[in-house]
Amino acid sequence: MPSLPQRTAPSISLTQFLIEAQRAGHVSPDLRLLIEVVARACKRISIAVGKGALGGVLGEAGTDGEASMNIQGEAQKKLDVIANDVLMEANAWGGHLAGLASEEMDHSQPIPDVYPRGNYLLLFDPLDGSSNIDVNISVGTIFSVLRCPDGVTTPCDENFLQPGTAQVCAGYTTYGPSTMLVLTVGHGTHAFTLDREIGSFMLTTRDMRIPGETREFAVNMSNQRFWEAPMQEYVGDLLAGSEGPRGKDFNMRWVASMVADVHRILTRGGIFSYPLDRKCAAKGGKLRLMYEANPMSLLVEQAGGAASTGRQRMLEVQPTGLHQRVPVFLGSRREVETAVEYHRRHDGPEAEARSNANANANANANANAIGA
Ligand code: FDP
Repeated sequence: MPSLPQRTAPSISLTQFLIEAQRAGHVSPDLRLLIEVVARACKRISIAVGKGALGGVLGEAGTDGEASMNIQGEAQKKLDVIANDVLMEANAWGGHLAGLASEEMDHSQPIPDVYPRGNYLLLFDPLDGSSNIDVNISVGTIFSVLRCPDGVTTPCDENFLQPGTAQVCAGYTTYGPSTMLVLTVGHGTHAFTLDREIGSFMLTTRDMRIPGETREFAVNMSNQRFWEAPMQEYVGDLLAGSEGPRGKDFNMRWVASMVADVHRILTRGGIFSYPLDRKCAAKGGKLRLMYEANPMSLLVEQAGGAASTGRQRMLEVQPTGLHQRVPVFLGSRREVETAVEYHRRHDGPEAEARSNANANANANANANAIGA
């Protein structure tokens, strides 16, 4: 007897997914529309990135041989500026936001008076991993959404200084061989792939899960001699492999594009680390808390992983500045806990007691501090 044709699961677009999330009470109508606007802007950035040299978008921004610099003192690429403009323009008039903050801008900006203002704050790194742009390696956009505090109609930088647990949505888009959007609204982490023919993001992985154990780590090894003692010891033991205390061999991967490295970890596990080192210690670390560490940490936790500064759960860091930097350890839960353990042992019994108390408090706290 001929077998019946296999029924494949119906494809779900981002729009359908968000409407279902709204019906389930996971997102408000305004948050749903805000995510749609961000996704549309990311499609435009994807087109600009994809044109590469043909679009005249490679290389550094600036005129007359003068490189243009961002607030971080880094030379801006043309695509950094384009991506920032696309996100700013797309989000200014939608009516869902009270204000925006970008890694590329000195200060946050309230939505101009000519447009209606909503209740959310959007933070983004328009093009992360931009040192990879000119060599055709994956880059990405990272974003985070917070609620505008009650009673604030014209938000300023201070209103954005909320811990990562306050995020109502976080996500990134990776512009690689395919363009993907990875999103959480506090109910799992889900991946969508851009169907370039129909121009829609389609759900390709519901509920990504990071394996708890791993044999893969991501770190810029060239910084080894600048690291703190616990990091030296931790990575030393990873490198010792099956002959060392860890008793197993580890592999290393480092794309140097956080979005690409985190995407690999969400897909197959691993630990990503940009630790404190002597070069970045004065600034607090290399990666930015509000635009990189917090959104990635929420995505990773929602996929069953863990994220830490090495000494504190990332999402509980109380921000003190919009462009604040932090050390980062995130990925497979048990591996992140092991890296934290090296720091705890090094910092001594008092720090260990403090950290145990925090861990107990965290375990009792509601792990899901998010809502529509
Ligand atoms: P980039 O400076 O190219 O934007 O956010 C900064 C970042 O890239 C991350 O995406 C990446 O993980 C890291 O810096 C790369 O740092 P190294 O150059 O030290 O490898």
